[in-house]
Amino acid sequence: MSYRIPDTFIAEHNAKLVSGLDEDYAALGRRLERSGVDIETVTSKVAAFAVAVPTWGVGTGGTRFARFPGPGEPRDIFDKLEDCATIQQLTRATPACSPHFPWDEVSDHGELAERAKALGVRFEAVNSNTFQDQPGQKPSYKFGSLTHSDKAVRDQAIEHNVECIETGRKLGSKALTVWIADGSNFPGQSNLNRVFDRYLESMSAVYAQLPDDWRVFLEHKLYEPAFYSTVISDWGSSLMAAQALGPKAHCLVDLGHHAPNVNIEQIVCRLIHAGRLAGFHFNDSKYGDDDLDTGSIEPFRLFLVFNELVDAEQRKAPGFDPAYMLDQSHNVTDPIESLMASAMETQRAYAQASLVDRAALEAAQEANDVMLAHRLLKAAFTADVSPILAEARRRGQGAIDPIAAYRASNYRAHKTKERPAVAGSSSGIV
Ligand code: RM4
Ligand code: MN
Ligand code: MN
Repeated sequence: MSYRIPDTFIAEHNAKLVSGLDEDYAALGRRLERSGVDIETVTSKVAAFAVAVPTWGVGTGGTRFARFPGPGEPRDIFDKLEDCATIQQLTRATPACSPHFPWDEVSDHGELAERAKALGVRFEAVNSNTFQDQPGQKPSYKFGSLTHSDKAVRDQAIEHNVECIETGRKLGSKALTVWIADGSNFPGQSNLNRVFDRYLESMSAVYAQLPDDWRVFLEHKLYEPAFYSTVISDWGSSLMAAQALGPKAHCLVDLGHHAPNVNIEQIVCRLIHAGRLAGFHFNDSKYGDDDLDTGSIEPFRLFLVFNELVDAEQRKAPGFDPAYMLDQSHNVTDPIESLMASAMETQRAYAQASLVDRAALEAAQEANDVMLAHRLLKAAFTADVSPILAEARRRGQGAIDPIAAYRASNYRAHKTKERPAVAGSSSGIV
C-alpha cells in the first residue's frame, strides 16, 4: 500500500492552528466590512477556484546544464498522480492535473482513468509533445513538426495530436493544448510566411478531429528552442490562427512566454474581448521562460492579470471560460511544496482582485482621478487575504498551513522508501 497522508493527520495539524485562524478571519472580516466587502462572498469564490497541476511539474526539473533529482521522485504517471492527489488533499485548490504525452503514456488508459478517479484527481487539458524525438522515432522533429518542410513529419505530428485527443477522451479531458517548438535559429532558415501556412494546414487537420465539446488551446512562445523566430511567437499569431481554425480554438497564455516587460494583462484583456482566451499556464519569471514559482518574482503582475479576469467575470464577458493551469519547473525546491505554494498564490491573486471596488474604480477612471484609481487597485493588492485562503481550505478539509502539514507528515520520506530511483524518468523536464 502506498502512503497517503491520513485525513485525521490533517485535522490534528489544523487543530493547533484553528484558534489563530478564527481570530484573523474575524478581524479581516470586520476590516473588509468597513469597505463594503462581505468576506463570506470572497471565501466562497476562493473555495470554488481551481488550478490544474502539470504532471511534469511534480518531478524535479532541470536546466540545460544539469538536473539534480530529489529523493522519492515520481517514476511514472501513477506516482505523479499520487503527488497531484496530495497537493489537492492539502490545498483543495487543485482538483485536476494536466497530462503530457507521450511522457505520461501507459498501456492501459482505462487503468489510468480508474487510478485517477480513485485518487480524486480529474484530467484537464492534454498536452501534446512534438518538440522532441521519442526513442526509435524515424521522421525527426529536429527541424520542426507541424510546420516541417517534409509532409511525412507534419503528418506524424498531426497523428500524435489526434492520438492525444483520443487518449484525452478516455481520460475525461475536454481540451488539447498544442505548443510547438517550431521556428528558426537563423534568419533565412525558413520562410516566415510558409511556415505559418503549414501550421494552419496541419492544425486544421487536428481541429477536424476535435469532439464537439472539446477545445484546442494554442500556446504561443516568443523564443526557445528556436532563437530567431518561432512560428507561433505571440498572441497576435495565436489569435490569427485561432480565428482561422474556428470557434473551438482558443489562445493559451503562458506567463513566461513573452518578451520582458510586456503588458500581459492587456494581452489577456484583448483575448477576452475576442472571446478567445483559452486559459493560462501560470508561472513566474525574471528574464525569460524561467518557469519559476507563480507569484515568486512579480506578484503584482499576477494580481493585474487576475484583475482583468475578475473584471471579465463580473461583467459576464461572452465566452469567458478560462482553464487555469500551472506550468513550472522546480529545480531547487521540493516540487510538491512549490506547486502548493503556487496554487495558493493564484488563489491569493484571485481573492485580492475580487476585493477591487469596481464601481469606485470606474468612477475614478471616468473622472480622470489617476491617483485614486491607482490607489484602489493597490488597496486590493496590499490586503492580506491569507486568512480567507486558509479558511477556504479548512472548510474543504484541506490543511490550514499546507506546507507545514506536508513537512510534518514526512510524505517525502515515505515516498523515498517506496520509490527507488529509476533512470530516464521524464519528470520535470521543461
Ligand atoms: C514549453 C511550454 C509548454 C510545455 C513545455 C514542457 O515551454 O511551456 O507548455 O508543455 O514547455
Ligand atoms: Mn506552458
Ligand atoms: Mn514554457
